Amino acid sequence: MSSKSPTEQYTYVRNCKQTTFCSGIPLVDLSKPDAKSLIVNACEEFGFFKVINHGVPMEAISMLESEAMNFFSMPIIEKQKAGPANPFGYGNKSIGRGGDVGWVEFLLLKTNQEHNSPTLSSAFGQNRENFRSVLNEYMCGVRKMACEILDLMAEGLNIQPKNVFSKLLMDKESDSIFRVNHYPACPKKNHNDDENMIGFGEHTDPQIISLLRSNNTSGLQISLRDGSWISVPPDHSSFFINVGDSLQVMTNGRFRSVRHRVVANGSKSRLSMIYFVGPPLSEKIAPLPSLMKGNESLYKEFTWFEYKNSIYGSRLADNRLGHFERI
Ligand code: GA4
Repeated sequence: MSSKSPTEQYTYVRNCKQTTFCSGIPLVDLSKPDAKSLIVNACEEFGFFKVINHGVPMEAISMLESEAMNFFSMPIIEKQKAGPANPFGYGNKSIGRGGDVGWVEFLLLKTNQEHNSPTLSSAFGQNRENFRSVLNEYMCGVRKMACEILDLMAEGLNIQPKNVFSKLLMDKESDSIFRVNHYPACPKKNHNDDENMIGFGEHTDPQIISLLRSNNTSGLQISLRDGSWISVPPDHSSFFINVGDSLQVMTNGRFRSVRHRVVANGSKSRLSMIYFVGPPLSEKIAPLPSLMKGNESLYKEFTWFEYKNSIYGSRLADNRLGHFERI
C-alpha cells in the first residue's frame, strides 16, 4: 500500500491553452450514405467520432440514466454491497490493479450475463428487476448500433465479408463489458485555480471499439496526433465512439487507438455509460490480410486472452501495445 493519503494520490491537470473546447470532432450521421467514408477518415485521423441518428431509443437512455443516478445517490455503505469491482461490481476511486486513483465511482458489468449476482442484488434490492430490464433494453440498442458501425467500417475499408468486425460482437462468447462512471462535482481548491482533478486518467481502451454516452456535463478529453489535448463538448443525445487497441492491430495501425481521459467538473456531476466491444477470449488479434497489401504486420500475434492477461496490473497511462510491436 502506498503511504500517501487518498487525496495525495489524485492527479491534477492544468487547464492549458490546448485544452480548449473543440467543435472539430468528426461527426457521423448514421442515416447518411457518406457515413462509411466519414467513419474511416475519423478513425484514421482521430480514432474518435461522434454519432447522430444512432437509433438507440431516447427512452431507454433516460431510463438507464435515472436508474444509474438512483444507484449512485445511495449511501456508500449500500453501494459497497455491489463491490468490490473484482473484476465486476461497484468500485470507488481505485481503477484497475496498478494503483491508479481517480475522482470517480463506477459499476463494471459483463454484457452477456444475467445481472443476478448476489452482490448486485443486495445493492439493488427490490429494484433489481427494473434495473435489469432497463439495462438490457439499453444494451440491445447499443449493440445494434455497434454492429452497424462495425459493418460500415468494414465496407469503408473495402473488406469482405462486411461482418469481419461485427461477428466478434455477435459471437455469444464475445468478451464485451459495460461500465457506468459517476464523477461527482469536484469544487476547485481556490477560486482562480486553473487545475482540474483527474476523474479517469489518460489511457487507450484495449477492446475493438467503445461506445460512450454521457449526460450534459463536460470532462472528456482526447489526445490528438501531436500530443495536445482537446475537450469534447458534451452532448447527451449523441454517442461518442473510440477506436481501441484491438482495432488498431486488426487494421495494422491504419486506425488509431485514441488516448483519452476525463477531468472532474468543478460544479456538475458527470455520468457516462460505456459499452466496450471485446472479442471472444480465444480470438487471434492480428492485422486482416486484406489490409496488409504486402506490408509486414506491425505486431506480434496474440489472442485477446493473452492481451488481457498482459494488461492486468498495468498503469492506465502505459503503452500496453508496446510489448506486442515488432521492432
Ligand atoms: C480501460 C477501459 C475499460 O474501462 C476497462 C479498464 C480496466 C479497469 O478499469 O479495470 C483497466 C483499463 C481499462 C486499461 C488498463 C488496465 C485495465 C484499468 C487498468 C489500469 C474496464 C478495460 O477493459 O481496460
